[in-house]
Amino acid sequence: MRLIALIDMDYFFVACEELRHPEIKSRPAVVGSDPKQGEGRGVVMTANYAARKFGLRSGMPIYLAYRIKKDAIYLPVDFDYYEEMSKKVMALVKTYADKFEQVSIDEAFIDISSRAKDYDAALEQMRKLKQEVKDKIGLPCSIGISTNKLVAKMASDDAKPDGIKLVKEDEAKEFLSKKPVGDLYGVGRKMRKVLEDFGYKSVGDLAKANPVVLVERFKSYGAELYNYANGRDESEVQENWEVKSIGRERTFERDTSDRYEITKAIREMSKEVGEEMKRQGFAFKVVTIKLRYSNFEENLKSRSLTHRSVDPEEIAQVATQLFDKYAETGEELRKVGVRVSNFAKYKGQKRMAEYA
Ligand code: TTP
Ligand code: MG
Repeated sequence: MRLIALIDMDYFFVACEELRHPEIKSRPAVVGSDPKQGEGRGVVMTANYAARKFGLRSGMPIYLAYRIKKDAIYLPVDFDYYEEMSKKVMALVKTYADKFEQVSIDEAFIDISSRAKDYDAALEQMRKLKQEVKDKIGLPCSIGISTNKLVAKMASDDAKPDGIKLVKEDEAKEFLSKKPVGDLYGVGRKMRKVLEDFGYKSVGDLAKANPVVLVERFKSYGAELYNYANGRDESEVQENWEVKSIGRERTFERDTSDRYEITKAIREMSKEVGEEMKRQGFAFKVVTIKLRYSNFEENLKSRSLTHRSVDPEEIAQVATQLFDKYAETGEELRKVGVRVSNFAKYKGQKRMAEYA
């Protein structure tokens, strides 16, 4: 039997801040852009549970958070510190794994099939891991355990905060069926709406759908949805202990179409990315820029080099070329981002955490 666990840190960025500022514990706290007395741009990266009680959430515009809860503690983002904590956590998690796959700064799948002979053993090992993360690093996490990645991931969502949940193979379908369709792994906000409009409100509705109809409507994604809804996921935990990408992004004080201002931001970010890349001993092949316009439309443009490069100058060069080639003249930008990666094709969920 395969046994897979997903470890996801609880309210990660703020939890890291609580660790070095214990006085904010139990008070509503947020990590994100500067709220500037309600005039700030940008978003909440994450909020602790005390803040979530008031409705503050990841991705919420920071000014809105500020309007809801002025007296919450607003902290700036310190990626280097969160990355350092992440490394510590992941190093520990790895010691419990046959196979280890980090999927974001605070989340990893591990395959524990050969170490845990049954469900009880898996539970016991994961309890130990969780305790060790708390004792040695001081951070809370939640762990989902099941026989595949999909169900392990959904179980960990259920276990939050600070919990462990095991879903056995023969419980998976029932476990998933009651969840709203938007909770299914791989279903984003837009897709949720589309599925709901088709009458698939719960994961169970989708599981009972005719797969032929789903494939007609959604092509190969339809087949994937159908399998997921039925708790089926054959994908393996992929050992990939390397940095996938490094990026930065910046929201302008005021939307701008000024080429000088924009390329200046691109150059600055390229420099930061280059430094980070050097620190991590990482070479890139692909440069991506992200352009977000005033109307919130977003555009990602990439160029792949023919070689792997470690030259920070080259990042700025390629990023600026991409901007000149693809930015629509005169269109005002709200935000711009630069990212390097060593994958010609980057597969996986895009998250701000990997981009920010
Ligand atoms: P998540 O694991 O999604 O969120 P979380 O750890 O803050 O909260 P939870 O207890 O629900 O797991 O993301 C991990 C970190 O990544 C989070 O602390 C902040 C960052 N992040 C972003 O930068 N942008 C985002 O949109 C999200 C969701 C998270
Ligand atoms: Mg998390």
